[in-house]
Amino acid sequence: MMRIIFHCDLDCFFAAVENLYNPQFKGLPVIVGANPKRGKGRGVVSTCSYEARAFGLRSGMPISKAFELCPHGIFLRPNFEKYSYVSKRVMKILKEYSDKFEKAGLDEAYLDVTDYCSDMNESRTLAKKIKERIFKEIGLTISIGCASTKSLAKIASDHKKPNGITIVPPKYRIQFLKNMDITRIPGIGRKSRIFYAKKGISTIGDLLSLSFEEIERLFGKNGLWAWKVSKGLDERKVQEKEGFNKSLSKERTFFSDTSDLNVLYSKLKELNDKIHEKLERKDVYYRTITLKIRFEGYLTQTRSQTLNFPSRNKKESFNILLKLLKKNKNPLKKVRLIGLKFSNFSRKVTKMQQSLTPFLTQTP
Ligand code: TTP
Ligand code: MG
Repeated sequence: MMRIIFHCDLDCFFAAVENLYNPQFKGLPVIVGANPKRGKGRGVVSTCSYEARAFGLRSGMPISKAFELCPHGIFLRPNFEKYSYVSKRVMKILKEYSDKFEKAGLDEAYLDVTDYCSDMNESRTLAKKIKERIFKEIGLTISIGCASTKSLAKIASDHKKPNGITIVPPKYRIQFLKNMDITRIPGIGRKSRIFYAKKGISTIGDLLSLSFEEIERLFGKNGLWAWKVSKGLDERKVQEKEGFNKSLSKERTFFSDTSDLNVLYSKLKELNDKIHEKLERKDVYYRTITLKIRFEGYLTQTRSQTLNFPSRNKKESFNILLKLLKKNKNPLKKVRLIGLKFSNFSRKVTKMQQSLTPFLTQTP
């Protein structure tokens, strides 16, 4: 089945955060990075506002060069505490739009929204909604790319920066990619470009004109990756990483839509048991239990309950899942997919805390 994946990337992130805290800088060239010391400074530009980019400034450029091109710019040292605070608030909003979420950096994340949009047209409406919320609640603009794989979504989010939405339905993939420089492919940098250029390959279209065998012979592993990306064959899943997992989830699509409660219960039990085996292997405890139901048609709902204390008790979680299922089942609609997710992890739990888990709180 075709997947619908978003890559969301904030615009000139560090500089945009500086503007949030210093509205008087808005509309001016703001450069975050090393101290320019009136052109004698060492170090580089971390990022800069789009006004500064108009003077030719870029991330990674020597700060002395940036000063030469834009001496009247506002030069600031980075303040990571601020950036990570704002990043967390943005990520919290993004997470609300899919249970399949992956933070890929301070200012970027992937969302698999396959279960929340019936097609790529609907995904535009969703992308707009997300952008509006982030602008309203945080005050930042974000660019969103939407495609059937993570790498294509990433290329797409970069396509109409700043503040853009770019949707690449599979049938427009080649048209979208063919004239792009191959360095647009994540993992192909400037050094690779020289290597590819020597063999007559400079655009993604050039790459796509070669056969799989030719690519392997000329460019090895790196080439095969680039080819897979360009063909829309990157199969990497959207899933949370970072240290130990932030959540564990499982879901099943039924062969045919069902409203048979026994089928739903037994599938729920099976998935719940499987996840608990894994939680035990990983030795983690959760506080939040989420049930996901997708009905016939495309409506998908997720409902969560958060416990007061970390837990890893499959009977208790099964009961909670049943309760959530009963509450949210629509008697008029058959169920297409059922899923569960455990999150809000911690490593250890004391005996006393374990026995207190019946005290529950409900989250919307
Ligand atoms: P990016 O998303 O690559 O860049 P950006 O958000 O500044 O600009 P764009 O609108 O093109 O997305 O990186 C996110 C942040 O990471 C960026 O604000 C600063 C930091 N960064 C560096 O410190 N050094 C670098 O070379 C790059 C590329 C980014
Ligand atoms: Mg960015």
